[in-house]
Order: sequence, then C-alpha cells, then structure tokens
Amino acid sequence: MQMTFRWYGDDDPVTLSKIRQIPGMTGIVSAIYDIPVGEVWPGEKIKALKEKVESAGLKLSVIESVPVHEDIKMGTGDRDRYIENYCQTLKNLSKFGIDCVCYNFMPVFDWTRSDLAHELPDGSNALVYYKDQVAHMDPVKGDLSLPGWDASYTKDSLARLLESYSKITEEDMWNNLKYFLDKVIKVAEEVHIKMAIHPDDPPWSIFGLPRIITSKQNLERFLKLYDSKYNGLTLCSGSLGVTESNDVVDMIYSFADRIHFAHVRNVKITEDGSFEESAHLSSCGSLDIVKIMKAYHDTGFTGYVRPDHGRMIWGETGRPGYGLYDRALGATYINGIWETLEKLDK
Ligand code: DNO
Ligand code: MN
Repeated sequence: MQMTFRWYGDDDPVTLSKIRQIPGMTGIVSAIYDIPVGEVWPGEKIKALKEKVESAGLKLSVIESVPVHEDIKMGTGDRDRYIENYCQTLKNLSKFGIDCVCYNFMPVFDWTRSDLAHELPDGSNALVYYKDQVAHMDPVKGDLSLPGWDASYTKDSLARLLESYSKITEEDMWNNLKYFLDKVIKVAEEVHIKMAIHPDDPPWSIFGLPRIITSKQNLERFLKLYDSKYNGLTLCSGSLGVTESNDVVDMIYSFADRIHFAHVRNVKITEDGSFEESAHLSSCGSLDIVKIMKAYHDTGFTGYVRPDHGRMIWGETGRPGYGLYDRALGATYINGIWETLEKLDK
C-alpha cells in the first residue's frame, strides 16, 4: 500500500511541510479547487500543483475529486459537453503522471452530517449524523452548510435543482452512470488512469434524493456496468460501514482487484442507527480496523490508502474532519498494523 494524506491546497492550514513530517507519509491526495464543476482542468494548473507537492518532498498520488456535473448525474442539458470535458481533464492529468482519480455520483450533496463539531466524552470534537436531527433539516432554508457541499448554489438554484431531482429515480441514476462510464472509462483505459468511485456517504437516500453506491450488491452492479480494471472503487470504510448491513471486510475480499484507493476510518453506530465518527482505533468505534487492514494485506493491495476524517483534538481548529493531529494518528496506527502484518508474514 502507499500511504497518502489529503491536502486542500494553499488555503489548507495543514501545510505540506507538516504532512511531510508524518512517519511513512509518501503521497498527497488533492485537487484543483478553483475551476467550476464541469470545466476542463488546464495542464498548467495541474503542473503547478504537481511541482508544489514534489518540492515538499511528496508525490501527487491521487486526485480527489474530479467532480461530476449535475447534468451528467441527471442525464440532462449539457451532459455530453461535460463528459467530453471530463475526458479532456483525464487526458491532461495523465500527462502529469496521475494514475488514480476519485469521484462520486451523489446527487447535489456530497457527505452529510447533522453536526460538525459534536463534543465526545473525551473532550474531542467529531462529525456526527443523528437521524432525528437530519429529519428536521431543510437544506433550502440553509439550516446547514457543509464543507463537502458546493457553496456556489443560491437558495433558488438549490431549490430548482432539488425539484429537478424529484423526477429522477434510482434506475435513472444507474442509466446515467452507465452513460458516463461508457465514455469516460474508455478514455481512462487509454491514458491509464484508474477511476475510483467513492461510495455515497451516508449510504442511504437523504432529503429524498436517490443514492445508489450504497451496498455490496450495488457495488457489484456498478462494477458490471463497465467491466474493466479502470472502472474501480474507492473503498471508504467509514461511509459504507455506518450500517450493520454492510460488511466492509467482506467487500474488500470480494472486490480486491477493483479497489484502487482505500479510505480508512472508524465510525461508531449508535442505537437508532445514527453514527458518530470516532478515532481510527478499533476499540473506539464499530469497525474492526485490523480486520480491514488484514483484508487489504491478504489480497496483496498495492494501491493508495489514506486516513479519512479525523476528530478535532488538542485544541486544533480548521476544516471539520480534516485537521492534522487525529489524521496523523490514524496514519501512524494504519502503518503500525501494516508493519505488523508484513513482519508476521515473513
Ligand atoms: C469526505 C470525502 C468526500 C469525498 C468525495 C469523493 O470527506 O470522503 O468528500 O472526497 O465524496 O468524491
Ligand atoms: Mn471517504
């Protein structure tokens, strides 16, 4: 495996030089943040990003994400132009050695939580999803705005977008995803970029929107839409693992040859099926991180790994889920498990 860390660019208070000091850290996961969704990423911007990362002694390993325009997800309007642009962006990325791109197919909202700074008993702050709180949230009224959400929507445009989605079923989403893959994976194969879809987080419908990348059965269906190694997965333990009906360890063994990017984090499922993000350590949450890492090890995983969200600890402030300290602890813990597995294997 290759250990990586997400970096949000020059505005990120977690600088590249700090990331470099995390033991065993080799790669950066990043993106170009100032290009509107759907437009082509120009080569010069990719080059500048790569050079910045390399001059800090790290490798630009994964792009997370090249976002997919809503017209593509809805199968409307300008989707063909946006798909063409997407393919051009992949070609541009490949010129700079990028071989793995993460994306998602969630309508309108990326990952969703009801509180971004819930205080845990130990005094740290974590992202949580309490079902009863989400039930009372109205995104159009602006009850909550998350860092994962596209902040460029006005209330009106958001309301219109949600209205358009009300006619779109899960089957429509499957068809639109297949339409996208048929064009994009062909290019990915040509330029040797492994595409890695991120599961829906949480893996169920929110605000009445259809969500399809949610379960083992649906991951299987996804992989069959276009049967190629280049049509692969970002296996995010903390997204899929928030419901007991998903067995993350089993998914790793089942889909090993199609997993290109591993997001490793732990979550604690609470009594009513809500969840709290926890520290990475197995005993802090509901997932067995040793079994997860063992599954990657047993299947000879050579792809990219990153610790996913962390809590805010030791007084750190900043982007929820993406502070330095708890993610660095996560990376060290994952590296420790991996080293143990490697040495016991010898
Ligand atoms: C949250 C992340 C997601 C992820 C995208 C991938 O922290 O795991 O925002 O980057 O869904 O497209
Ligand atoms: Mn993730």
